[in-house]
Amino acid sequence: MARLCDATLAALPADVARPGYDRRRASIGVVHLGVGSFHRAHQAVAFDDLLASGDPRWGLSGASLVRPAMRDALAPQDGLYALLVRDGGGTRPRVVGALRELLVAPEAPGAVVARIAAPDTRLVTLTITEKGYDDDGPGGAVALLAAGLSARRAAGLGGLSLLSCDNLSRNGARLHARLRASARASDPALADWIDACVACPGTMVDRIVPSTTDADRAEAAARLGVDDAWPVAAEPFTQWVVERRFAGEAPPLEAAGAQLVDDVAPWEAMKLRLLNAAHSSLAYLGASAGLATVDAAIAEPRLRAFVERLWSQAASTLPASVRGEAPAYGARLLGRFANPALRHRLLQIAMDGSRKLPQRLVATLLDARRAGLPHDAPLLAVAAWIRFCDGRDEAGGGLPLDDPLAARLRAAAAGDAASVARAMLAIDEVFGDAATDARLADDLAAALSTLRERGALAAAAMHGALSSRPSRT
Ligand code: CS2
Repeated sequence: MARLCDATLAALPADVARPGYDRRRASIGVVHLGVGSFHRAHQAVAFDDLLASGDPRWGLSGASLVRPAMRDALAPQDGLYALLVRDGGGTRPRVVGALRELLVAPEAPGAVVARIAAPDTRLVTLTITEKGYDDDGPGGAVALLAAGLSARRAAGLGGLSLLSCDNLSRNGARLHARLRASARASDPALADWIDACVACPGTMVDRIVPSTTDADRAEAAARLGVDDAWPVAAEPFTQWVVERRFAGEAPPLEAAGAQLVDDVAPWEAMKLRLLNAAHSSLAYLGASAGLATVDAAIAEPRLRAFVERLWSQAASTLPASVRGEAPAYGARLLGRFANPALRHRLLQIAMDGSRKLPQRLVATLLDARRAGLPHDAPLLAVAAWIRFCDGRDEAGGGLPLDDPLAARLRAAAAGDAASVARAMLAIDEVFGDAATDARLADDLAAALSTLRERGALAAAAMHGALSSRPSRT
């Protein structure tokens, strides 16, 4: 079968949406660091829409920071790939044309730096995962950005807007702080220039994008009539909220479907504490109980009731400006989670828990405890993660612990509930200053014992019976 590429684009079946613009005229205005499935189903689609609206400045250069696999898959396809938008009504294929160039930082860091420093570059977007912000060593995103910005400064070019699109609270501020610290260490004048010329608006990004499977590849080939080495499947819903503070001219992101706001923090808190918190809870409780996907987990009545309780407890910790929206947000999420066509694997979500838990569940748990509000649901969800770290499901099968702290977590997760709770709470990266909450170790140990004795589904169903004792320590 022929391969998807510019030359085969015109012959695609009529029901496959495709770039309605001349790709050769699209210049590269955006550099993306971390070109994975989420980016290709989210920001790249927004820039594809912008290109289709007749503004040719928004082509993408996509850089991989670790492996060459994406370049190897998409370079022979001229950067084209199929987005398979799925729900109960079927699959709607769309070929996305915004990716004009694919780079591989470990092979040619200079090419990435040069692209950041190119005069036409207006924006850098990043999806480097939660753990990407820990790494400011050579070849990491922060080092590439610092080198690119230094070259821009030397060439007398303007600064840039850098958009972190990872699920972290204060993602823009975090990126800015890392970048500044790295520049300060090597070139204090560059750090000052970054303060003056570089903007890191916070963003909230949302679209559920399961990792690509061979079944997705087969479906893309069947629908397109050509092979696509790396299509991407996603739900119909997509949302991008961006703070309105850019370096220089604001990019027309509203025309690309984004919402521009003064402060993204309430949006970010709502998404992390409702959507992502429920995802992680379903992942750890569901995987222990032997379930495989989000739709299977949310169809289990005890888990669904648990998630609704989690949402109501988390909603009380949200900023007042969005608290009232939580019920409608949750109702919509139930529909998104139930999407029968996505087959979003719980083990995909379970990865990197030590980097995801703080902003998804630990923050809610600690805020609720400090305020004396009910919090048995986030408590049980954190205990479910701890249980997951011991590497066995309830039937004795193995569960993979894919986490930068895997060795420490596995060691801390073994033993009686009280000592496991204490050892886990001592992991600063996850729990921060929670050790000052004297009763938390006891409450976590109790929740962990319930999980071990009764199993995840029964524990989830024990409404409030675990510990929702207010604690003001
Ligand atoms: C998920 C997210 O894998 C995970 O941790 O919770 O990727 C989630 O699907 C997205 O944030 C949805 O926008």
